[in-house]
Amino acid sequence: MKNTAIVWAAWVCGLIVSLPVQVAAQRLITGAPLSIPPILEESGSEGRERVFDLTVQRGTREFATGTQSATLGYNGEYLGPTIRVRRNDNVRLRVRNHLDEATTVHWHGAHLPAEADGGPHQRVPAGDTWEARFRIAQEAATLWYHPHDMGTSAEQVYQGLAGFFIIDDEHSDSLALPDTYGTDDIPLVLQERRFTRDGRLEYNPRMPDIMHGYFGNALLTNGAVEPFLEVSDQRIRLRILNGSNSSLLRVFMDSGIPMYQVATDGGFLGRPVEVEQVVLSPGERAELVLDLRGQEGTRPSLMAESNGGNTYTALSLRVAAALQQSRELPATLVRRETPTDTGAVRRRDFVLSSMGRGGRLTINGRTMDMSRIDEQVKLGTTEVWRISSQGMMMAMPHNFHVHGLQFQILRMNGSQPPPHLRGPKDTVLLYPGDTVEIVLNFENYTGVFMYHCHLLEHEDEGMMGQFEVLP
Ligand SMILES: [Cu+2]
Repeated sequence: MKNTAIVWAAWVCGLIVSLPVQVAAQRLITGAPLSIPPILEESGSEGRERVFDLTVQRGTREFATGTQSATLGYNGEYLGPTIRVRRNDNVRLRVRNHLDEATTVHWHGAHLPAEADGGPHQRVPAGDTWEARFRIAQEAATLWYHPHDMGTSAEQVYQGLAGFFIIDDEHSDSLALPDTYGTDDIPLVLQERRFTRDGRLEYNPRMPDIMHGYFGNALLTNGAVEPFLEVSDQRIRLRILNGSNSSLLRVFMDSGIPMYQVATDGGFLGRPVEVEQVVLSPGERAELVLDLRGQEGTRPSLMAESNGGNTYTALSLRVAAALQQSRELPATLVRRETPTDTGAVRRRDFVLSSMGRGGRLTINGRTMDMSRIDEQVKLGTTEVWRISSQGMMMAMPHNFHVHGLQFQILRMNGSQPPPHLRGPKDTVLLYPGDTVEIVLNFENYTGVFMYHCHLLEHEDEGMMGQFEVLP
């Protein structure tokens, strides 16, 4: 595996010279208390189903004093509540679309029936209601939800449509990890965004933005710039989602606070892995535990550097003068087998390319066609998919997201993945020239699911395909 720091530095430097200088977003409101998304209250239970209601709505938000930005939100003006459920719950998620355009709600990372997935086949027209009903059939994890209609996902997410979807189970209950939501267990959605000179949220992508990334001049953390959080526990857990459209984010602490990654996209790592930084591509999550012992009375910051070249304070911590004792981090988090390819019935290749005709963004030379099934797999089998990123002439990162399941990384450029990537994943980053092999188990559900680049401008340009799980 390439040295992440070197690859990252090359990327950032390469891009800075090619980008227009961004207008500094000086008038944005900073320094408010961190907003914690509320846990969505159940609307009730019908039989053995837990019912939740989401309304997709328009709103406005004052990111800069005196300037209103048009936004979108779930049950509010920007972002959405946290849906929190337990393994084996039966859920009914009712979505009302109060927009004047179609949308969908995709439960990113969830293992579920195809008709509940919320991809482009489950379109919710303006004014309509849609229901997703499924059983939570996977381990504890930090998932999220967002729009996924054809061609409009990027703009709708950009304007604010995103929320956390957290799953708990008996095993996660038993682990000695910080778990008081909003106190020592903090959801953080980081979104690089572009603001106009007068502080209005702007989405106006031109061709270079679509190809290289819609970089910004500010970072929103749970919807605000440079918020702060008062902490009074020795250990805090951060559930970090890169909710940017296309920016990669390198996340780190500005001081030498020990940081341990405990989970990837879809569940725990086998053991905590000490990390100095995590690089998250759009859609990826990482759960980190910070050890604040010795930091009493200080104000360390969580930082995020975008591959567009800007470095932001994502969150200022105000550490109490005396800290409450936290439990020791467990040495083992979960029993996690090393993935192998011995049980795989088939291998497939997926080539991500930005070199095709007219610089099109393609997978295996094709752009998305809703009426075409690109791959057919058999229910109950295991496959190895080899994803590679070509296009050194127009070098740009991509990632690869698979719907309906969690996979494991078998190899990255021929080697075992680094320890912090050995948990369940639904989205994996590829730098130009990279090859990543993943192991997928197609269990429980038949039907049509998507795979795509989760850089949203690439996805909207059609860098997506469909696989059908056949009985
Ligand atoms: Cu891409």
